[in-house]
Amino acid sequence: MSQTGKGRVLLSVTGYDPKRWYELLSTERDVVLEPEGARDPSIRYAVVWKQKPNVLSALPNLRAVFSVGAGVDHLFADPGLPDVPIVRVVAENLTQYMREYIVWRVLDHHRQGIQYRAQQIGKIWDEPYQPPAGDISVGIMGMGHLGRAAAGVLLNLGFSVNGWTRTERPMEGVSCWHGRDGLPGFLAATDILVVLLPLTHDTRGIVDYRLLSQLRQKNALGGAVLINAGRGKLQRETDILRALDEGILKEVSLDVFEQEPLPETSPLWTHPNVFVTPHAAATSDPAHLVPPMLAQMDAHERGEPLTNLVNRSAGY
Ligand code: NDP
Ligand code: OXD
Repeated sequence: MSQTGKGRVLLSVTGYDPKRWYELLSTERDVVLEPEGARDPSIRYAVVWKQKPNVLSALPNLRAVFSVGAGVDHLFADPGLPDVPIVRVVAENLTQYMREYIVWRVLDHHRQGIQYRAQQIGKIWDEPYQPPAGDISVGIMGMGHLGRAAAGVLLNLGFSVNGWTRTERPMEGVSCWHGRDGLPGFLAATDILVVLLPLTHDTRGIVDYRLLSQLRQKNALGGAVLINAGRGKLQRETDILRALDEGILKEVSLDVFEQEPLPETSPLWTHPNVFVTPHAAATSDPAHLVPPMLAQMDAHERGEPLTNLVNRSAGY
C-alpha cells in the first residue's frame, strides 16, 4: 500500500515509450515500472501492453489488469496470465481515430485514390467511372465499439453497410449476419471488406484466400477491396497477394500485419494496389486513457464493479 492509501500500480509496457503513461498514472498513485516491482505485495493493479510472460502471475495481491489498448490478444499471449478481471480500452478518443481511419480508407478506395496517385506520377489526365456511394456495400467484420462507430458514418455518407458478428447484434440501417453460418451471405453481399475483429482462437487466419474469393467481385468499383485494421494475424498475407494477383481483390489497405514492424522484404510494401500504415489506425493516447483508468481503480477500491471487462472465454 502506498502513502496515499491507494494500491500501487505496475506499468509493464513493451513497444511503447512508457514515460507519458508513467507520469500521468503517477499523478494519483505510486507507479512501479517493470522490471521493478517483481513480487511486490503492494501492487494491486497492472497497466500493460505486451507484458513479459509470468510477470503478472508473480504479483500476490493483483486485483485487476488494464490493457492500454482495445485489443487484448497481447495479454493472452502470456501463459501465466493470472485469473483476475481484465479491463480493456473503450474510449471515445480511440473510437474517433478508428472511425476516421476506416472512413478515410473506404473513401480513398471508393474515389479511386490509388489510381489517381498512379496517374499523377504518369501525368495522365483521365477520369475513371465514379460509382455513387449507394451502389457500394461496405461489409464490416466485427461490429463492436469500433465497427459500429465506423458503420454509423458510412451509413450517413450513403454507403450500404453489412455487419458480421459472433452473436446476433442488430443495428438500424445495417444488414446483419452472425456466426460461421452467416459468413457466406455477408461476404457475397460485400464489395469493400473492413476487418475490425479481435484476434482470438476463432478468428486467427480467418482472412484467407477462401474467404476473399467469396467477396462480390463484379461490383460498381470494378473489384473487391480489403481493409484490415483489426490484427495482422487475422490475415494470411500470401493469400492476400495471391488474391490481388488473380484479380480477386482490386485493392487493399492494411494497418496491421502478421509480423510487425512489416519486414523490409515484404512485397506488400511495394505492391501498387496496397496501401500500408504502421499499426497507426487508432492510437492509445495516455492523456485520454489514463484518467478513466485511474477513476476505475478508485471505484474498484470503493467496492464498485469494473467496466469494459474482457470475456475470458470468448477471448475479447
Ligand atoms: P469489441 O470487443 O467491441 O468488438 C469485437 C467485435 O468482433 C464484436 O462485434 C464481436 O461480436 C466480433 N467478433 C469477435 N469474435 C468473433 C467471431 N469469432 N466471429 C464473428 N465476430 C466476432 O472490440 P472493438 O470494436 O473495441 O475492437 C476491435 C479490435 O480492433 C480490437 O480487438 C483490436 O484488435 C483492433 N484494434 C486495432 C487498432 C489499430 O490501431 N489498428 C486500435 C484499436 C483496436 P459480438 O458483437 O457478437 O460480440
Ligand atoms: C489497440 C491497438 O488494440 O492499438 O488498441 O492495436
